[in-house]
Amino acid sequence: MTKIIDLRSDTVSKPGEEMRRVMAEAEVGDDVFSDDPTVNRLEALAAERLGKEAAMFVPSGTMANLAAVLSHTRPGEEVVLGDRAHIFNMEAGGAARLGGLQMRVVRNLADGGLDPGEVAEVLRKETMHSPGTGLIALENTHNFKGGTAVPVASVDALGELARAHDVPLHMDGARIFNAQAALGVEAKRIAHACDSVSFCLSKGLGCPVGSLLCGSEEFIERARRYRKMLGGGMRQAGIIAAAGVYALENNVDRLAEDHANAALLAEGLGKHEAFRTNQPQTNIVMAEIVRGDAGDWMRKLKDAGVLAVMSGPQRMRLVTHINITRTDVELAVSRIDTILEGVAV
Ligand code: TLP
Repeated sequence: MTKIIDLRSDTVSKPGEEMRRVMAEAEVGDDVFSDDPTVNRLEALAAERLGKEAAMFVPSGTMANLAAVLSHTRPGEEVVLGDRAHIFNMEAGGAARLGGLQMRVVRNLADGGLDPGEVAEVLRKETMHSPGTGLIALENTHNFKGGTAVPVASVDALGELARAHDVPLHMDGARIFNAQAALGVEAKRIAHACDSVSFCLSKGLGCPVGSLLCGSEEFIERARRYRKMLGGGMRQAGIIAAAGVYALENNVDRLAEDHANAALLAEGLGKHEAFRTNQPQTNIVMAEIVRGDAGDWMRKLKDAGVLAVMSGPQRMRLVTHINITRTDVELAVSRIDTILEGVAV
């Protein structure tokens, strides 16, 4: 049987034996009463790793971002964020629907950051006529820009601007530990200028579920109420939090492996004229399809046991993760080579 190499996302990874063991053995309590010792441990560890006073465990990255956005703003305000931001494009418009917020997009730069000058131009105070800026949001690493690690200096510059205008700054750090590995800078330093930062356990860190939102104690207190409102108050959540503790202690340093595998994959794809790939800084390969039809390519890859997703009309996204070995990448590349030998594109 053909081995399926699933590169659709790092979210598809499955927990290994050791992670499942710590989950099965986790000490639990009712987290809505703040009684779950494993959740409390995970939250303390997350806050420490991100250099913030407190953290809150939530089911998903989407809920972490939404709870952050709701906690920072009032309905009718404006959120300034990148045109390729996950919050803007992929979170079902929750900030608009549930927060009554207006999204004001500025261009995402090639490195996933935002130009402080362009952000400064759109910041505004509430008047009789105009909404005021309630929040600025960044993303690091930047998913749709190809897993780019936004440089610390760029985050700091936006932090300075945000502070000068008395506007909070949130970082969607779903893959911040990939940024840590790519930049060689601790996650807490990367997020230093941000008032809040979210990160996911269920992506590169290999957990089945879960994300964290980190910030000041007072901010997290407010966010807990929004989590409850959104239906994210979980009970014996220590079962899943245990996976997070395990991942933060064991799966962070290995992320560089995923990055090396992504580089190998991009090189293998890029040698064909049919594709133009990014040079991945982290675990996301973007391949622009310059010859042939994208849907056709996806079908051929799937038939060969290589799964990817579309990320634009003529762009495929392939993501490496904890369940993908170097041998899997070599196998995927050789299958793609074989497809290309057989087709005139
Ligand atoms: N990203 C998913 C898809 O939604 C595209 C993926 O496969 O990459 N922020 C960023 C930067 C993300 O990439 C994602 C998920 C989220 C937030 C949302 O996380 P979840 O899926 O846990 O709600």
